[in-house]
Amino acid sequence: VTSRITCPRLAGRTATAEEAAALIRPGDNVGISGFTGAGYPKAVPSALAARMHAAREAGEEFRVGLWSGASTAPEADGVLAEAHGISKRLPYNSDPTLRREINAGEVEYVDAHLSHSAQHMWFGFYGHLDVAVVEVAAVLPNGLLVPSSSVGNNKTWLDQADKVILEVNHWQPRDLEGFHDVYYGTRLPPFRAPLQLTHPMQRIGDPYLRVDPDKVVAVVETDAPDRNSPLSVPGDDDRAMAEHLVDFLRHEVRAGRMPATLLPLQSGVGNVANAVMAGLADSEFENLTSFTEVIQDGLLDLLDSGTLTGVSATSFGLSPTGVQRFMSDVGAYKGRILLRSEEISNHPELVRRLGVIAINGMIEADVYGNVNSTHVMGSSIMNGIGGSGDFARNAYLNFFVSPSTAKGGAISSIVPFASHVDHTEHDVHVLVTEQGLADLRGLSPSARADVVIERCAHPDFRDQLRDYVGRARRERPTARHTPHLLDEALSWHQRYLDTGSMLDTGSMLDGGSL
Ligand code: 0RQ
Repeated sequence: VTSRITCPRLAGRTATAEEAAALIRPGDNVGISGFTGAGYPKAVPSALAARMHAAREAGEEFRVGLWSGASTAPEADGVLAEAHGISKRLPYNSDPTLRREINAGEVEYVDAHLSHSAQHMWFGFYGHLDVAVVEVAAVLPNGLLVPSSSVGNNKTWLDQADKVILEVNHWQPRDLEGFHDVYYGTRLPPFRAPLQLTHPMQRIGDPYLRVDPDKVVAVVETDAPDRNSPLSVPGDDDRAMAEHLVDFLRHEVRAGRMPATLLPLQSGVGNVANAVMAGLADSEFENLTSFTEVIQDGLLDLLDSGTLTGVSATSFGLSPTGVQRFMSDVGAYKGRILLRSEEISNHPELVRRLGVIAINGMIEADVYGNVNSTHVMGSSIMNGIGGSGDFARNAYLNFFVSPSTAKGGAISSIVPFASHVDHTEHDVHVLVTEQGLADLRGLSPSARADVVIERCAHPDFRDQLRDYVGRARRERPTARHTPHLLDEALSWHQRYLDTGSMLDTGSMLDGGSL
């Protein structure tokens, strides 16, 4: 019995990663732990990938359906994608190899709202789960599991899978015990009850994950770090977007639409989110709370400075320096960080009740306020919708942020018509680019177009956008609610594909006459 596996029964099931991977069969559906590069299994996926490579060399097919919490890491999604071993993947991915295979049509990808993925499993929408491979920080004498650096969909995978493989990772702080709140009151409709949570830091569950010991077929010990991607330094555009956004929050407080302590903050992953957190750290705001998915370095800064009183999430997503900071003083964060299952961290009922302020990145928005978070040129998946829909749709106030151009200025992030829509014009409140901020609340589509073009579009593309909307208004006088020229609506994307730029250099623009 090692120090991390103090349950004699489960200590008796210790195995190597190879022995554990041998229990996974071709065609199985496998539910793995992991969310934003935290808490994913570190050893079994590589051992499974080795079997897949061997099968391929022998001319045999060995692929599995792979379900996770969200993105994982090269040692999980990466190795399995390299082995061409994934037939279907859900609900979120950011691995570049797997992205290539999805966009090549080799892997079926089910891009689900993260809060939906667990319940869709219980509803039977995804089929049967054969094996769960879940990383934990420790196994207690009574068989309860101390969760790792993410909770994600682990509760559901452990509950629903026929067989369970545990990875006990010695790298994870043993002191993670007490950081989690796993809700076990879930019922299926029509027997659901209200979630009794009215404050971001309220506990409604248990600190431990449960597993039926009879289902545990292997316990593998590991000692390997999470992905912990380094953060790049926020650039001028990131800081400009953060400033627009923080200023707007001040404006909302002054207008009496929000308390001085704001409302619980949710922010997506990436540089802008971190820059916004840095902007808040430098601001007069205090006693803030956060009800979000991922804890990035920016949130640790706010906790350290005392600006933030607590954060509820489902996962860490720290840089190497962020991890060091957390690891060097784990106890100081206990009680101020709660990790929940993603069905709860992202729950529409809770997001709506708490009045969350949602801040998420986007690929593009159209002049009427439809937002594309997932598809480049309407067809190639980037990552997935993640939690952006869970939060944005139900938020008190939502922001979608992006630089106004991409690919060195060749692409405008503000387009006539979004080439894929994840968040409809009905759901979107505020758009932010480095150019400025468009407050779309209470505006008709046509009024929104003027604000989006003038406040958010890059100056290089403004005349082109004015030209499009102006002609649409004049040429379709009986269709002016949301004026479009259907044969041109996606022509900017086509022009980019044909010429490498959305800039229209060939025609005389009818600029300025909106
Ligand atoms: O590609 O790296 O190849 O150059 O998209 O863009 O500007 O670095 O921004 O990292 O914040 O990502 C929407 C993808 C933005 C992200 C998205 C290209 C750009 C670059 C990344 P390169 P940036 P970000 C909680 C919330 C959905 C999930 C979500 C995302 C790459 O925010 O995945 O919100 N969101 N989850 O060049 C072509 C455009 C483009 C474009 C950007 N208009 N056309 N390419 N790019 N705009 C977290 C979770 O749910 C886990």
